[in-house]
Amino acid sequence: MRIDVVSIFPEYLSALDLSLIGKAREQGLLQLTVTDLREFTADRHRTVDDTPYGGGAGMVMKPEPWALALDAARTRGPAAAGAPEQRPVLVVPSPAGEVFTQATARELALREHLVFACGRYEGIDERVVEWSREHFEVRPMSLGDYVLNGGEVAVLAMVEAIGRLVPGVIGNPESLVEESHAEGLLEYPVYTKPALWRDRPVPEVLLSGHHGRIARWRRDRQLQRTAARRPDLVAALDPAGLDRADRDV
Ligand code: 6GU
Repeated sequence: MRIDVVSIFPEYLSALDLSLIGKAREQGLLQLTVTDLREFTADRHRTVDDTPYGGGAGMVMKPEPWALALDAARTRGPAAAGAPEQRPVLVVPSPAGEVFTQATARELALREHLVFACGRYEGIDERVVEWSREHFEVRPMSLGDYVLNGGEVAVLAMVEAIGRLVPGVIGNPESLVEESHAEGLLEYPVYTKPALWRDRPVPEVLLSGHHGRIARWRRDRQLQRTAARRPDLVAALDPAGLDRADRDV
């Protein structure tokens, strides 16, 4: 998979050199390029923003540098190299986007080229988004209902969520099966040694060695925890995926 990120703060993305994603890049499972939007300006001040038409507070990102930066990112990908089966995806982080979920991460992990356009200020001139639809599948994406100062932190989160789903990136793919949101439920609580810590024992069933009882206990904790913390997820569950014991929880 190839990922391009365009930002006026490329250093913000240096965390992607570390940990799991950094290792995946070293192994060639992921090719990631971060470019500075200001490389695509032509004036002495490297201007990327201007005042909004119609008035109002803040500044808006100018279209010209974005068009050049997105053309450069696009031509780095496989579609531009004469294999246009799949258009690249342009992810535009914005509190006005669609909510990014585990389902979105799974979907984007199957694509061969993702381009992330980090806006700052009040956002990017809307014509950039419209023009981009000629070359990209455009996906305005939000992390949730709160406002960040720019797309960079959101891109760190999204690239990590997507990158870990790329085959080979996580050593033991079984760890993806039981984590939160894998089946629309939150994960069960976990414990390690010592078996007794500050007068608190580990739930006895986990020491029993009885795999069936452990699986049932974990499933019950998942259902209870999801009902308490995320009733919206319980409401969205497919009843066909619940067994009889689930309904008794
Ligand atoms: Cl993706 N961007 C910004 N600027 N703010 C956000 C967001 C994204 N998601 C939630 N808040």
